[in-house]
Amino acid sequence: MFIDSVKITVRSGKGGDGCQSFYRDKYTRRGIADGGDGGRGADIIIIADRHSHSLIDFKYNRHFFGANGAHGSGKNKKGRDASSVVIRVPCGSTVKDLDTDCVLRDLNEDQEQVVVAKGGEGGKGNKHRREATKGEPGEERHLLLDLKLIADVGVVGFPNAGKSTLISQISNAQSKIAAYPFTTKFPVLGVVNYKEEPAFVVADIPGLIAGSSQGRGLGDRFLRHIEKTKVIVHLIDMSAEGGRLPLEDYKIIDKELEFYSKEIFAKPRIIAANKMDLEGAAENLKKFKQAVKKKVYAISALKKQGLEGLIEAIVKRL
Ligand SMILES: Nc1nc2c(ncn2[C@@H]2O[C@H](COP(=O)(O)OP(=O)(O)OP(=O)(O)O)[C@@H](O)[C@H]2O)c(=O)[nH]1
Ligand SMILES: [Mg+2]
Repeated sequence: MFIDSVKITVRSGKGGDGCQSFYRDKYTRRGIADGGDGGRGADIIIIADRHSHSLIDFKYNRHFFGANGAHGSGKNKKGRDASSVVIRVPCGSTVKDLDTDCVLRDLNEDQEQVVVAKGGEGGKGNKHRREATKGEPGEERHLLLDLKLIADVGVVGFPNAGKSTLISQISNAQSKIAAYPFTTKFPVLGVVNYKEEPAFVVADIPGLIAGSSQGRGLGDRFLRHIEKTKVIVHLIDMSAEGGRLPLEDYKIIDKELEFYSKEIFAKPRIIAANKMDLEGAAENLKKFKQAVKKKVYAISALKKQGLEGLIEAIVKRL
């Protein structure tokens, strides 16, 4: 299961109370004030972690409460500060306050962090020669965690176009492949090497169809995961295996991207014609090229043909 949006509740710890205490012995007629300060309550901190890839951990665990600071005690002893509660989220997560509707932080870089609830300060003990005070309360916040995966390249196309096949051939990603539509049900990331060095991260997303931007099929729910990419590869089944026309496919996906967001539509796009190993593909490609008048990379993801040229074109664009 892939989860990219969750609501959580966080509450920081309360500060410990300051202590009211007087030391007295047979030589001291008036007691000496020696009440220690209270400890700080726990902060709640959200940290981006590159080892985390989904918000799935929050499916059952949505409440994060910090411990209270310990109370101060006599003999000038300070109460212990409570340790912070650390919540790890994938890079690309946005933290939003649901009560004020304000975005607290976009956590894009590994280890970037934000304190979402500050622990209460401890109260003062009476050792400061005034009445001991209570610790401050913690704060409670209702937050929305919203994940947009961070990839350099997104691959879009109709179901069955061969997106997952392509990504499994060129990267370390293991995306499910099968001859039926909507095999891929959630986004998968993979790292692609170029000249034996890791060069870019590619995202496989579920197939798009006419009306995806209005919610048909798996809808546009996953398109947000290519919002942060720099280049989009549009993969087309040139064999027309499923009975659709490549040119139609191209135009439909183009429209869906435009409907979904101007930003995605404006990204540099590379067109790749897949399944060139099948009969009729070469002829279809000829007609297709004449119609769109753009550079088209002819490949066969299955037979590993033309993949190097495509990778090189992507690297150049990046
Ligand atoms: N002949 C041939 N078959 C291919 C090629 N690429 C993919 N296929 C086949 O096409 C079918 C669909 O491939 P997938 O990679 O699952 O397609 P997809 O675009 O990820 O599909 P969804 O996840 O449903 O959107 C599978 O049966 C693949 O084996 C190719 O280059 N040549
Ligand atoms: Mg797929």
